[in-house]
Amino acid sequence: MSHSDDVPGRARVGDTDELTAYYDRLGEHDAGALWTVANDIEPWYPQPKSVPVHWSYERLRPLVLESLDLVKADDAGRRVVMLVNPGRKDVSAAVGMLYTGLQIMGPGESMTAHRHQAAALRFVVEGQGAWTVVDGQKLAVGPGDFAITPNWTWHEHGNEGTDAPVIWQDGLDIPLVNAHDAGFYEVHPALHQEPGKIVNSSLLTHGAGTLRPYGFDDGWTKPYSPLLAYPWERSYAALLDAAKATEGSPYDGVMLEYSNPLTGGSVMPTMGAHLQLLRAGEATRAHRHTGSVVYNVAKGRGHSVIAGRRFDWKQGDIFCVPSWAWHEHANDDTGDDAVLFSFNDFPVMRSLAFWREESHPDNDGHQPAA
Ligand code: GTQ
Repeated sequence: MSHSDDVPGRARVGDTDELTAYYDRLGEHDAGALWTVANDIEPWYPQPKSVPVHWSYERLRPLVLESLDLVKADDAGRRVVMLVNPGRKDVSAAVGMLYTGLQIMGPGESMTAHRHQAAALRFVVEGQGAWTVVDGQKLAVGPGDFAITPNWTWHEHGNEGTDAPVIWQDGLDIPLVNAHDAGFYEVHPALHQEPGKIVNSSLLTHGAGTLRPYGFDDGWTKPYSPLLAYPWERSYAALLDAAKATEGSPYDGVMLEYSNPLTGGSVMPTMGAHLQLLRAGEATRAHRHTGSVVYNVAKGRGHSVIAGRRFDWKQGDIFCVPSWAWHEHANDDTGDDAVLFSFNDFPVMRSLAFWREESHPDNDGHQPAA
């Protein structure tokens, strides 16, 4: 297929004084000529404004810690250093329609409850003692744990640790919600929820994965997972088990999706999340797909080649893959595995029938050397 626009079937009208005057007159009526923009608004293939970005945790962490003394958590609403894609500053997106940030809570801190149309998820990076109350349920989370705050659920966070701050990564679909002019926000009328007494009750009820509640708690009709927290230990153990039995995917290594245990589907309607293991020394092949991904290096060190650029990463680092960008990952440690956490907008791509995927055709499945 030709990607030149100067072909039959593509708009190829040159400017003349007569046409320019005509466009001006259309503009006066809040109208325009499609052929002046057709090739831009209907590209041959996706043209993301987002670029691949790597955020070094080592370099960002001191700045995140600095915010502890600069603003009170509750004055800020949430004390978060957001990660902004240079091509998406206008919508505060990390990549595509996804927002991400590093939230820090000092020992003993807590914040008020609110809810919003945007759905949120958390991946804990460091610190003991973090909790969040989601629709009246208290979740206790530690490093490597993944938790969800589905849209319009009340939530408030805190750190009941005594000596060290907690830093977790937030992922939200804020840009998506705003692109659809669908944003709502409410502060809890009592400022705080009254949590039930059982901590992590969704994990106790729904955390067995293949064993489902029978005859109780089975009237769940909400469009998101009844399981709100996914602890690191179980998730990592599941990866190690799967790695004993399968080679995994040529593009992603051994990758598991955090799923709604009642449906097997994504945890929320707008965002999905994965945990993937790259064996010692493993390098994947390149592929590309619609949909954007934000990664957090949960364990190990390695590099990814994204749209032809090489990014070296280690634990705590965050990086993103824009839609339709070629990407491949490598574990550069030959003695230990590497684990990547990631979240994405694949559920949106799939439910709107936008999903496309292809493998790299050249160089044995790799991008040209970066
Ligand atoms: O935890 O409620 O990073 O509402 C951005 C917006 C976190 C939250 C963010 C939010 C939150």
